[in-house]
Amino acid sequence: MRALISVSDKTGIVELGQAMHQAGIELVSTGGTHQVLEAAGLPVIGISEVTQFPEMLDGRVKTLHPMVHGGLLGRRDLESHREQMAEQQIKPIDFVVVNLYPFKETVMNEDVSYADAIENIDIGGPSMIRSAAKNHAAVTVVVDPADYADVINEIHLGGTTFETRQKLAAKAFRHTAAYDALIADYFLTQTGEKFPDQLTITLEKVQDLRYGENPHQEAAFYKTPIYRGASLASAKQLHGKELSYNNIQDANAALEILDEFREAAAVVVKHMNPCGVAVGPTIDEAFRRAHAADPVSIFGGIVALNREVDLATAEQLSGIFLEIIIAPSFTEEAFTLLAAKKNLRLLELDVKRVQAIRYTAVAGGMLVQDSDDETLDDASARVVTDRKPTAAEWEDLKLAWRAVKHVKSNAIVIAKDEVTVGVGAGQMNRVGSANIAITQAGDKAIGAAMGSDAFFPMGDTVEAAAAAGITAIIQPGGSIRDQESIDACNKHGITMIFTNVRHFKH
Ligand code: 93A
Repeated sequence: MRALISVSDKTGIVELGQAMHQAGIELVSTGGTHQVLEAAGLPVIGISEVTQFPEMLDGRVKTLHPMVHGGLLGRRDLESHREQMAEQQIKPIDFVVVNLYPFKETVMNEDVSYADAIENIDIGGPSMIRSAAKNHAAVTVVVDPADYADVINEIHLGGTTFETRQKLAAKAFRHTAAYDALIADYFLTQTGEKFPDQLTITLEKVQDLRYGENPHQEAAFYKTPIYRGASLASAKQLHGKELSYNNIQDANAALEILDEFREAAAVVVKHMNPCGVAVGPTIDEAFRRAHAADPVSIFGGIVALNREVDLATAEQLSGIFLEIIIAPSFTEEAFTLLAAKKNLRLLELDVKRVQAIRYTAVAGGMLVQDSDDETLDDASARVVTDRKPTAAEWEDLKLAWRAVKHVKSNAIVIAKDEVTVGVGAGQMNRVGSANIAITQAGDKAIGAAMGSDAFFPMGDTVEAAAAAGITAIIQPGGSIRDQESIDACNKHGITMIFTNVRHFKH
């Protein structure tokens, strides 16, 4: 029996080599791996001895040779194959232990050079893995050091089983497919193509989840390996139960809203919609406002903060039943106080993110789009009414606009004194969402600002706003009946801004 060992990550390789050697398996190896095995006192045949060809072109051609691939691909059950192999003096290779040039680690480095990335594309390794995996009837292919122990066990028992070889082959093809997909992804970043005719995405499992959106649905969490922005996949959980599927979705929604703000801000999310968004001079004040925005809906909610949680904030938070608190950090006292709650999940995550392409599953496929990064540009927004907003109204208009972008359409948000006081989400007509937001705001709607994610198709929403005491409105504009809404605003002394940008979120 023969094993070909060629690994970039040398973890555990000596132990595997020793076990193989003790079982009478001959070891064949490439440059660096050969050195490691030999230094451990193992007899190793150099690859050039097998190929009768030097490793050349700076290692680009080491194992790409019929002596290797013939030994891997030849069928042991066919006499004609055995004869041809014998004729060419090709010895069968029964084990391939390969892990690849670290392409991912190389391109994760922010100042990687193009030449370095290219040099880290492994060609010989995937070729051997694929040859071995195709011939798993006879050949055992091992691509992950985590599998060495099992393979050693089976070698001790007399050899690997077909079932093991088949599983390892499946893993091997996943491995090379993911490796190539990552290379293809990297090239897209170089060519600037966004929507190529074939999209390959590599996703790595973060964890299995206890269940999905409901207990009868199975689920797992995957991440894109080269994403550099803030993500639940990289959040550090300091305390509490494991995150659930719904927790991850909601926490992600909270992060995306929080990313709108650079000043101290607090966001409370329930079922993917914000029920309180506030800014403030300090984080404890921002949270006090976000909590007061809707003290009912916050129950069982998710809170995301963009400043360190101090004791004053923690004291407020600890009085409420919450699922998760996310913040860039917690002071020791704050952590001690909050960690007294057994089930409360505390996550450390800095929210500064890099915007990414968005994928939405549809039956049999996926929709892919840019993320909605459009921010309110004061210059392009324009006042369309007789009355201009006051400075205070402007602040509330901006807050309403930043929040409404993250509310399920049809979305209406009412903001007053740097906090949302009414949120109407997901209704099938706009005035329905407006009525929900207005009802929730109650007296606080008087003198408040209203934001709408899309234009008003008619004047009815302005009439409802006016009746509630709203004095400022921000919306994209663009309806053929805009004039109806403008006239209604002028009639009631409301100021209205058109942003020319729509923020549907379906
Ligand atoms: O440059 S390659 O694409 N050409 C090859 O022929 C080849 N054979 C093995 N890369 C090749 N390998 C890779 O070398 C393996 O996949 C492994 O990652 C690495 C091990 O090299 P060394 O044993 O010299 O450390």
